[in-house]
Parts: sequence; structure tokens; C-alpha cells
Amino acid sequence: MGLMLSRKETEAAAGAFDGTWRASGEELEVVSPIDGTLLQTIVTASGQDCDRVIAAADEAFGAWRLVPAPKRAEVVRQLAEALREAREELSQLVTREMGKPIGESRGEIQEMIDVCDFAVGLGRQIGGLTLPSERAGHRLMEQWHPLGVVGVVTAFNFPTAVWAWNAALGLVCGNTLVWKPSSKTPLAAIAVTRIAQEVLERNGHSGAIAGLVVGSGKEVGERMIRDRRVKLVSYTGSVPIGRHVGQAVQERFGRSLLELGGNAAVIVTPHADLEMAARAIYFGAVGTAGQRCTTTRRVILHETIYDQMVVRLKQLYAWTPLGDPRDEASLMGPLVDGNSVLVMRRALAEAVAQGGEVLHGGELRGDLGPSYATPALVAARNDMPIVQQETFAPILYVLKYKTLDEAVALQNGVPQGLASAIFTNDMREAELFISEAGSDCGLANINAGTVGAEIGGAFGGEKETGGGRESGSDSWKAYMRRQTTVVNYSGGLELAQGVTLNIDGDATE
Ligand code: UN1
Repeated sequence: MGLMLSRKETEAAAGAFDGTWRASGEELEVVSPIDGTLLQTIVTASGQDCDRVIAAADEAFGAWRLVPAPKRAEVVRQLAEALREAREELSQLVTREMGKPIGESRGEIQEMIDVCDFAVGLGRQIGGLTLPSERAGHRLMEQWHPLGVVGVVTAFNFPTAVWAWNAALGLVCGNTLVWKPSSKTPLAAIAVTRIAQEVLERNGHSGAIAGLVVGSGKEVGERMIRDRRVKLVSYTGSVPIGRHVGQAVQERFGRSLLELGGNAAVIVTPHADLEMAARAIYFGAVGTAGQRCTTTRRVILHETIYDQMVVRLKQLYAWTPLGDPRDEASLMGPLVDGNSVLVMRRALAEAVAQGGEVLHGGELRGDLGPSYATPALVAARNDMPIVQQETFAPILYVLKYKTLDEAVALQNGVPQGLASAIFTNDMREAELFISEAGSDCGLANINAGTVGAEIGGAFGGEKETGGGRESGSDSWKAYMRRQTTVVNYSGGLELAQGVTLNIDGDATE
């Protein structure tokens, strides 16, 4: 099979797959954030390549939808096996390409395997309801049918797992895929697509079922969102682009599934296990160099434990093992590129200008490489404009509260609504937080941090996060079309709602 990096580095790889690998767009140099080395040059997909990949996926759908769901699930089972075999190689590739620590990359590949396993079971469970009909001798039921081509647009921070959440479910549901990965992480996408290709072809199916287009949003993304053959666009990324995607897809009455920005907060009450809270907050803020949508960006501390918690967080921040993410000892690696470091520095300057105070970190670490910075802890207020935004960097804003109602209002007082958590051993506080008067987020945890959502639950959030749900629970329903069916086996015609058809005698005249 051979993953991307085993190829000669001088050989430009094709960034489009429709059953064969060929691309005619511009060249793209993929550079490692670890040390700036050129990993590979990719020929990206042109607009025409994109059309071709969508057409091939659409054609492949005709046959794939007819394969019984348990048999499609068997292909996904084999995909999980192939991913298990490639786990270490893929993990190393993810780390080299986007810079997350190797332990986190292994966790990401594990997440792909887990969601495939989940989807295998789903192959025998995508059933609809049978409901009581109001008419005698009638059956009322619903069925779930495959949708068609699913466009999957993924971000750099989870360059493989987010595809897997969509792909494993999408494939078992009978759909075909066109994947547009982030242009920062095409190598992981090419490697994963090759694995999928191998598994599909080995089972006698077209590789075009798992199509790929590496390319710019303008050239390739625009086509995908406007193409009527793409029945569902699953987009993970920023709020402004997500708003554009949602509108463009809606205009043609397509479906979109949006996973946009987060601005997760953790509330710590006086009744919390403070050390447990400090560690969860620390990892939630610093893990993946603050580049998860579930990253802890705000911590809301009760005034009585504020000083103590800040001291402990400062200690943990100062301890941070920052370095080469291939080194098992590094807890934090570089940000994805030099621009992200600039964005982080700009956000810190804005925070200070808006009345915040940097308590720790935020320094460039040019000695380690061009995209390294120390994680920052900033005393702030929730209404500062910069706190209301998602800056994709390791900046944690520290806020203070007096009453729990105030803390919940602060937690909810941002435009985003993805992840949230409370640390408390007081049952009333905990229950209030997850009640209808509590967190308004799609994910709300008690005594567990905001990052590291399990694949078994539905993943996604409210408000500007976009409302989509992926991965576990009944998220599969987004990947299918529902059909309500009445079967009349009574031998007579009975109209619904008690309506009668008054035809006297022979009404043929
Ligand atoms: C993302 O940041 O886009 O909950 C997804 C988590 C991961 C997924 C994050 N399982 O942190």
C-alpha cells in the first residue's frame, strides 16, 4: 500500500482521486510545522478535476446503494482493520504534517478505528419505525434510504478523524464520498484515501466510492457546495465559511451538516476537586496547542477559589513540556503554521488593549522552530470582544464569578455553543448545569474536561457552532433520506382522516 511519506519527496503526488489518481491544478508544497521541511509537493485538483470526482462518486452511488447495509458494514470493518495496521505510520504522518504530539495523533487514529467499529454495528441497525395506522388493514412505516454523494470538508486539526466520523457512517448508510481536506493536511488525506481505495477494490467495489479532492476553497470547495449531485455537505471549520457553505447549500435545497467554531468554558465551583479541575482545564487548553474546536478557551472560577486555581494553573503552564511533537515527552508541539502564531500574538495584544492581563506565557519560541509559542493564561472579562471570538491558539481566559447563575450566564454568553463543563461535587450545582436552565452547548460535562468527546455520543453544537451532529448516537440519520410508507393490504380503499369518496353507482359518465 505504502503511505505518502515512503514516496520519493521529489515526486509530485496527485491530489484528486476518482478511482484513479490524477490532478491538473496548481502545485502545493506541504511543509512540516515542526521544522519547516518540505514534506511533499502535491498537484491539487482543478475545478474540472473536482467535477470529475463528483461525477464518479455519483455514478458509483448507483451500485453502492444496492449493496445490503450489513455487507457495506463488512467493508467498513475491513477499513478499521487496515487502519489498525497502519495506525503507527498514519500517526507519525499526522504529527509530521500538522504538528500535534504523537500521543494525540495515535488517539486520533484510534478515533477513526472506533467510529468504524461503531458503524459496523450500525449496518444492522439503521431501521425505521413501524407505527399504528389509523386505517384497518394498513401498515404505516418509515424507511431510511441512502442519500447520494456526501461532500466532506475537513479542517487541519483533526485531519483524519473528522473524515472517518462522516465516512464510516456515510458508507454504511450507502452513500459515496468526496473528501476535501484542509490544504494544510493533504498528505494524511491521501494516505487514508489510499487505504480506503485498497479496501474497496479488494472487495470488488469502485474506488470512486471514496473520492478525494485536494484544492482551494475557491476552486474546489465552491463547486462542491453548489453541485446538486452533492446531497449533503458536511463542513468542519470556521463560522464565516460555515455561514457561506450553509447558505449556498440551502439555496439549492441541499443539506448541510455544520461543525463550526467553539468557545468552550469550564466552571469551577468551591465544591470541586480543584486538582482534578486544574488538570482537565490545563489539558483542555494546551492540548493540540489550543487548536481543537472543543479547546477550553475560558475558565470561570468562583471568587473564593480564584487565587488558588490561578496559582495552580500558572504552575502547570510553567511546567509545559513544549517541543518536537514526535518526542513522546512533548505535551505541546508547534501551532500549525507561522501565521497561527501571529494570530495568537495579535489576540494577546488585543486582550491587553481591551483590559486583560497576561498572567503567564504567550511568548514566541523561535529557538524551537518558526511556529512555537508558549501557552498563555490571561485574566479577562467575558464581554471583551476578543473573549467572544474563537482564536485557534492556546490562550485561556480566566474569569471570576460570585453566583452559579452568573457563571452559567457567562458560560452561555458567547456566540458559540459547542463544549462546556462544570467541576463540582455538589449534586445540585451539577444537575442545574445540565438542566434546561444550564449550559446551552451541544456537549456539557460534569467533572470531565471539554476536549476528548467520545465517538459513541453525537458530536456538535448550537448557535454559531452550526447545529450539526456527527459520529455516535443517531447521527447517522443525517446521512439518509427518510421515507414514510403506507401499505394497504385490506383489499378495499379507505381514505385517511375519515374522508369519504361519494361516487354513486357507475361514475364513468
Ligand atoms: C475538533 O476539534 O474538530 O472532542 C474535533 C475532541 C475530539 C474531537 C475534536 N474528539 O476533542
